[in-house]
Amino acid sequence: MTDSVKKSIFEHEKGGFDIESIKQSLANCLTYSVGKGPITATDRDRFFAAAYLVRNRLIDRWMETMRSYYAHDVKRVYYFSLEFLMGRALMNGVHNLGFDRQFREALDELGINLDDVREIEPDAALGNGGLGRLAACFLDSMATLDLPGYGYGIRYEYGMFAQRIEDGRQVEHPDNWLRYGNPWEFPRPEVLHHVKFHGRVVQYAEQGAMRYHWIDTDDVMAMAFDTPVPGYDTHTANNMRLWAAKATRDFELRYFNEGNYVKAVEDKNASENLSKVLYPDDTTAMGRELRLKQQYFFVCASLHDILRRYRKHQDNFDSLPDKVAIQLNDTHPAIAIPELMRVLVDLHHLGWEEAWTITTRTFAYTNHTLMPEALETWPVALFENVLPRHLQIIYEINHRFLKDVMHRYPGDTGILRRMSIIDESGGRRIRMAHLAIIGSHKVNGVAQIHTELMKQTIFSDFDRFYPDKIINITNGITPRRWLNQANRRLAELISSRIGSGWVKDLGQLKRLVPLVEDTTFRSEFAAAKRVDKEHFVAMVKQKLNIDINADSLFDVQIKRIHEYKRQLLNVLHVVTLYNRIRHRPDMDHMPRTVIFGGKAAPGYAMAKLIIKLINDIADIVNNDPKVAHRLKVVFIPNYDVSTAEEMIPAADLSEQISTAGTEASGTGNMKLALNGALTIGTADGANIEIRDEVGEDNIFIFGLSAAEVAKMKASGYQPRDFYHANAELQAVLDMIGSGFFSPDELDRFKPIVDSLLQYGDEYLLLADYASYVACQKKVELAYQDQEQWVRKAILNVANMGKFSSDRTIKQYASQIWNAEPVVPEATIDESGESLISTNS
Ligand code: 26Q
Repeated sequence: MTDSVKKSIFEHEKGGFDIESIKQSLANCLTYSVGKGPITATDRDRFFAAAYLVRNRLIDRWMETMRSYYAHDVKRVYYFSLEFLMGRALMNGVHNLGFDRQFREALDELGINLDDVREIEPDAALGNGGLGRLAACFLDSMATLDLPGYGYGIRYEYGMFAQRIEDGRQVEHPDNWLRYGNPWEFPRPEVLHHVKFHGRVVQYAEQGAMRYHWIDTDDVMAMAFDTPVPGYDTHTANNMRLWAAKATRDFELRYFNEGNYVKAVEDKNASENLSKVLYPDDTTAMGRELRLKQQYFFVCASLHDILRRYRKHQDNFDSLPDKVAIQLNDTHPAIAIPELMRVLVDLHHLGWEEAWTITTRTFAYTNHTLMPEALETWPVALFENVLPRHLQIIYEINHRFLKDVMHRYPGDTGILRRMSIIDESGGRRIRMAHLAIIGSHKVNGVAQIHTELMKQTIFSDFDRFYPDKIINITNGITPRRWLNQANRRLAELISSRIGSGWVKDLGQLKRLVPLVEDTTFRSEFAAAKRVDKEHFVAMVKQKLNIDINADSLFDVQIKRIHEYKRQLLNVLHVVTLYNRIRHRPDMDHMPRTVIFGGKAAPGYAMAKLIIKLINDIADIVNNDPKVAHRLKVVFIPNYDVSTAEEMIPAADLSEQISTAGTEASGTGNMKLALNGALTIGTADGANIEIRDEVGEDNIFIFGLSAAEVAKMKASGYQPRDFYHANAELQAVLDMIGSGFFSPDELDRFKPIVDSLLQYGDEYLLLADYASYVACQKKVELAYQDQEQWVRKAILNVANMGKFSSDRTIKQYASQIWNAEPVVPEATIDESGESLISTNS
């Protein structure tokens, strides 16, 4: 090949957003990166070629972004999270680089079906649910706002399990997402950090000070993998750095000497298990040693990485809080607080007070749950074994903290017991939330009610002790993925009327408000929803062979399966409707399709039984001739980011029905409303703020308030009273309990009915049942007036501006991080750090 040909290939690979360059690049990538020709290429080969094409167009921006952060020594924000639920990257990259149209046309001209290529890509499912997806939306917003924001986490080899439904039950399958390789990641084998575990601590006096050494440890190496995170309509591309565990060379040497080769390889595997799998549980924070090790593993590597970067410009730690902000995504990475203390005090010999000031000014903590069983605690004995020096440091933090508390509340031993990092009741356990609050300068909740309840209940002592530490920052979602990409039809309709400024400034959707009076707009809006529903109908037919009717109300509940989220309350309503149809088959009944999606934690028996109940009910209802297609129940398997993108545009009604006071915020509620679904929900989480924005008339709120729930529980809630007082409810529970839906095993669902009638109905389903069913009746009446319904749907979309994660991130930047946008320069500063040569 001549140099000029080589050069032209290179030029094509770098840039060019016109159709011709894209076509040429695709051919080049297929040949030179995938190693296939157009005849032998499979859809997967074409996907990889397309991914390289997009990636090549990202790299310069990414390197320039990193270089300019370096050159100006800007303050960086590090988002520490055990989870990043990114979903697919191909069309997100195309979209954020702004060449959607050209990309589609280029593929079209080459006779390539974009959907076939796009759908080859596995979701990057490195998260459980809301918390992980929030991290992904935040990365998108930070890049879009030109904020120097880095994601730090774990490169799990297996992400969230794939859910299959067999005989109506959830079966988990491993998510081997890296099987065919990951075109978006750049391995950095030279970026390695040592992470220590176990061992013991020795102390001796050196130059008049006591020094601590952590020795005889088992070490694991953390190796970096970088993934670019492109902003929308900006030159910025930030970095997400995920760590993979690698065995140390020590192993090889040790066994080589012993001549035990097989043992060497076995032990190597054991240490590489650290980053093997994501814990698929988001309820019970059960203290598993491997999970603690995962937490320390990534925190240790990330902190060392950050400090290495910091020290390129600084020779002491005084300005660390001016250059570094670290956000802890829940308590999962909270071990970073004692780790930074260890680095500053043990390794760099700072005084405790000085180190503590730096540490607390650097960290901030986001809480995502009020539920006591989800608050993370670890047995002291486990900590002592895995992280002995960190336990000592935690004791020292606690000792000094309790001294201050004692000073403030002399003689009050109750408050010491309540606020201590160590829970002395039962087995001694470390309360990670207390550590996170004490070690951070700001703590935030994720919706107004959540923050208020945090301050009034679980953290009330801390709120009194640190009056301005706990603040609210309501969650948001990225409008790029959740409207502009996922719902092209609606997005184009909106842009045709108000321009496309809303994509970066979601408040502009308000300009749709006057259009509710525009009959053309209303009918175009309705038509867009209708087409999205028809697409969903086809998908359900193809994947599940179930016929559903696009004229029926699509009633959607998609989220993790949890008792507190009350999928079961929805089920009770379904059976109520079924009975109404069975008993009065000749009456008018509004056609409704009730659609579920969600995964249960593999060890959560009740949640799994609820999935089986939904599927057993679907079998009976969907095949009952009396129902005559007026009611359908569908469980969509393997709910994930990509499935959400398909389902959300088709929804008419969004189910957000958690027991008031239990759902911290919810973000699915925002995605559905942004796509023109009306919400039926309790006064919980962000539902309350959605009501404030869209107005009472455009949302269906029912049930007890959080205060009423607390009062009812305190006064001795009697679920049986509700059962006896309501004939329809009674009939529904009796049917489920006696095996109407499980003729092959009559007592299959007895545990479900028992949880309500015998074991206290912890989430007050029966107390809210009547109100829920009545509210669903109002929904039906509203849906029957299609014109009114469409007006309400438009007003939902128009008033969702607040829920952009751009607004959320601006609040974090100003109220917590004190970080500012940095607009990267396209010029290359030779003296600056290059991403590849110095691993910035
Ligand atoms: C902890 C320890 C051991 C194993 C697993 C875990 C674990 C993992 C994930 C605990 C919790 C989670 C996830 C929690 C979560 O997703 N919370 C949701 O966060 C959203 C974003 O703020 C909120 O909108 C939701 O209300 C909240 O439920």
